[in-house]
Amino acid sequence: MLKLYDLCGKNNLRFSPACWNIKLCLIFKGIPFETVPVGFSEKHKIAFSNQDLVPIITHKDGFVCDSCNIINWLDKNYTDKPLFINSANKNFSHFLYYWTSKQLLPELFKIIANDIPNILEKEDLEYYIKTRETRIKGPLSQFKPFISSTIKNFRKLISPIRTLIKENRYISGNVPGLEDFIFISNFKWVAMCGNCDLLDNDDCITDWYNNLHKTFSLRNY
Ligand SMILES: N[C@@H](CCC(=O)N[C@@H](CS)C(=O)NCC(=O)O)C(=O)O
Repeated sequence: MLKLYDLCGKNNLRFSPACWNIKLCLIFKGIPFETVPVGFSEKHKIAFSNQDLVPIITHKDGFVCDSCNIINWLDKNYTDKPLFINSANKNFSHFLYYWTSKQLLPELFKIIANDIPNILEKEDLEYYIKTRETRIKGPLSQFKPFISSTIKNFRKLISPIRTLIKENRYISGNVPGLEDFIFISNFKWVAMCGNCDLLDNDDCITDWYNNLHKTFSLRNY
């Protein structure tokens, strides 16, 4: 069976947005998989991959790391229910992936940076604080005064997606697909780590999120 190496916090909490994206792809394609929990400080568990990030998939012939490589590999090896339907959807999902990783996740980080310690312990907590404070060249607390304005800006930033969901029900069109799986990973990250109201209750993105959750029976694995 495929194994997904998945970032893990306290109480077996799975919070990696990139791993959530891959989990959605696996569930959508109906591929059986199990997850291997990896704490921030447990790099020895993924040393076989010669790099230090998840997601990683292991299969009978080896392993694949990095979300984009994994998605390509899944479509090539499991041809039922393709994630890439045509070149337009391939291009748009690439755009969403880069927008998410380069712009949306860094904004969301400012919102939940100070909540993430609550879901970590011991060496994982030390690792998180050390690596992230080095990355942002200062204390995590610098984001605290701006949390509500960052949430407001984030809601504006994702307006184009709101329009697509209003028009089509899903980002991929009238049925859920890869574009939805990429975008929902943002919200899974905040839902698992944070305790803020990222979206208004009457936002159509809230309905979209709840709907996908139900459709794919998402749980904490
Ligand atoms: N480009 C990579 C990004 C992977 C990535 O940043 N993974 C994070 C979790 S979402 C990670 O493994 N972090 C561990 C660390 O910071 O040590 C992908 O999409 O697969």
